Amino acid sequence: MLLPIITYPHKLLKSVSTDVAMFDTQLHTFLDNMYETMISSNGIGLAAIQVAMPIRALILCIPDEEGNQDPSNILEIINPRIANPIGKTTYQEGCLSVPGFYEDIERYEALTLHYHDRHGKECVLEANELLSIAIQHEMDHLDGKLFIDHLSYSRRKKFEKEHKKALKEKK
Ligand code: QAP
Ligand code: CO
Repeated sequence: MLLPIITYPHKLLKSVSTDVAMFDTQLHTFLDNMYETMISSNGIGLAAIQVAMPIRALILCIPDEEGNQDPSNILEIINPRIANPIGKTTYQEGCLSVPGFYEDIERYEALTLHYHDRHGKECVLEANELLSIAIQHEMDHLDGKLFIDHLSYSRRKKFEKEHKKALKEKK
C-alpha cells in the first residue's frame, strides 16, 4: 500500500519521534508500505515521520554502481544510535519531503550505527560514503530536522524564496 508523503512546511516534519517498543506484524506491514512508497517515489531513504508516523524507524536502499536498487540491499533501521563518528564530507542532498530542492550539506564521513531490525534484534553496522550520509539525513528526521535546517542564514533565505516561488507556480 502506498502511503502519502508529507512535504515541507508540514508541521509534523518537526516532531521528535518516539522509540519503537513492539516489533510486531503491524510494524512489519508498516515497513513494507514504507518500502513500496519510497521505491515508487524514486527515493533511497525514508523516515517514518515522512509518512506522518512519529516512530524512530527509517529505511534505506542505496543503489549499486549501475544505479540499481536491489531489494536485498534494503536496510530497516529502528531506534538507531550513532557511535564513533569521524571525518567530514559534503554531499548534495535532496529529500522526498522537500521535492525539487538540492543543497550541499556537511556530514560525518563514517560512523558506527547501533540499531534494531524489524524483529527487535540488536545490530551494528559500519557505514561510510553515501550510506553514512543517508543514515545521518534520515536520523535527523527522527528529531524533527530537515537537511535545509543545516543551511547558513543566507542560503536558507534563498531556499525560502525559491520554495515560495515553486509553490506559487504549482497552483
Ligand atoms: C535522503 O533522499 C538522502 O527532490 C534520501 O524530486 C539524500 O531519497 C540520503 C528525491 C541525499 C543521502 C543523500 C528527491 C526524489 C529523493 C527529490 C531521497 C525528488 C525525487 C530523495
Ligand atoms: Co529526508
